[in-house]
Amino acid sequence: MPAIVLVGAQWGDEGKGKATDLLGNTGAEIDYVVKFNGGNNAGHTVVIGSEKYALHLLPSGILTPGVTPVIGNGVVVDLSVLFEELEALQARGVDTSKLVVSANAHLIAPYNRTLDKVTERFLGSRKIGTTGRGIGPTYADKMNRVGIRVQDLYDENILKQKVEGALELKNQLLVKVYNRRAVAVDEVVEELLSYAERLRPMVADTALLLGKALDAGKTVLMEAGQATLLDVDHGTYPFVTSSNAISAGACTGSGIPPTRIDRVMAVVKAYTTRVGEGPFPTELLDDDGEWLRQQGFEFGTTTGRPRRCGWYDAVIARYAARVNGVSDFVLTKLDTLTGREKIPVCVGYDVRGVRHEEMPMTQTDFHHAKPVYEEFDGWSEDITGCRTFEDLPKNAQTYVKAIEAMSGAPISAVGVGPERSQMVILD
Ligand code: 2SA
Ligand code: GDP
Ligand code: MG
Repeated sequence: MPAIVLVGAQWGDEGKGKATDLLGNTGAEIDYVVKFNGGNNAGHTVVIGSEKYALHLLPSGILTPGVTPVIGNGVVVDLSVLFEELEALQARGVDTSKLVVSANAHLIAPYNRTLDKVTERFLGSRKIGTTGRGIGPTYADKMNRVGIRVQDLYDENILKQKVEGALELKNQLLVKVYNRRAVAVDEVVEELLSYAERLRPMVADTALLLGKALDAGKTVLMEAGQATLLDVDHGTYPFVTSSNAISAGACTGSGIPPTRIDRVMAVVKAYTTRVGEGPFPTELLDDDGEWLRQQGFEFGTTTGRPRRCGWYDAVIARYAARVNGVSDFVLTKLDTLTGREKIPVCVGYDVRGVRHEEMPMTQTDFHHAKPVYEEFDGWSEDITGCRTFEDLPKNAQTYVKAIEAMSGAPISAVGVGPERSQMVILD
């Protein structure tokens, strides 16, 4: 199984970090874990025994001994965060020496962090609810061809010219529209260069490295940040992140071509959550939503924001199965639903009296989508110790099988707790 892609099926925080970590520890013998999109807006919480790790920029594979973690060309890198995270892991005894960073990855310059925050404030009620990490403005620079890449750190003249180019329009915007001070080119160059020598040994042509690794029969896992409905092309635009978080993004963001991908796994939560603004048909604004938030501890790993919570949405899962070409789902957080008498599942939408089985074509319709629910009986037994499908209570088995039948791909594993080992593996 040489190249595997792992994506989020909903709006993120499905437990991708745990799934990646689990794969690296279950005989799948992963050699490389590649982050291919996003930056330090991601938040993966991984629990190993009594240790809890919160990763933002680094691929979760960094926690698995023997795995080479790779930051691909599709990632946007904040160097201050990179070294902060590396140092924090080193202080806890994690070996980080194998990390490789693409020479083509873009850097989050300090002015892009500023722009992210002031733009959100400026948008007021039209805001996206970003993580404020500078992700959107950095991808905008990449597309505008005024981005700064890792390799630019090693040619000071070029770096200076590029920062000058990037700031030309931005300083006008900052001063004239946002009423902020202009950013000095030298300050930015100096800050970026302060990381250059520490970064140098990690920098590589990662597409070449990964191509050769696959030729040699190595196994590469490509891990998405964010999720399908936050994908800039296939998500709930404009309430999305600024990168391609679906499986296709793994190719552009790593340089591994589609013909080399053997399996696409999607992580899907047994209910739904979302952080930030934007439409969310099954959102619960009542006590049930609060119950899910407390039971599932649904608070942002990066920003600590309370996540919006709602029931499982099979329309979204089917959409994710289709646009990602999902081979199998990993269903997480089934244990969170323990103790409910009834569990509703959204099986379709009603849009102004018209039934939809698929995601509506337009955002306007999606905003007006009312979930059509089917109710399942809940269970009250503690399932956190279950390790086989047969260990699960009958009603939990029925719930899992019903979700599987509706969601467009088989379920290969079910999460029953945050710890690495709390997983039911299905045949
Ligand atoms: P951005 O900062 O430009 O990527 O924000 C754009 C939208 O994407 C959403 N987004 C996320 N949604 C869920 N989880 C994310 N990661 C963190 C986590 C978030 C946190 O794991 O908990 O800690 O708040 C993530 N990153 C971006 C974001 O909410 C916007 O809707
Ligand atoms: P990611 O962004 O997809 O990596 O997910 P996050 O780490 O942001 O959020 C998922 C949260 O759920 C983390 O706190 C995980 O420790 C936790 N988690 C993952 N799988 C399970 C599970 O099966 N049960 C429970 N209770 N928690 C889980
Ligand atoms: Mg997360």
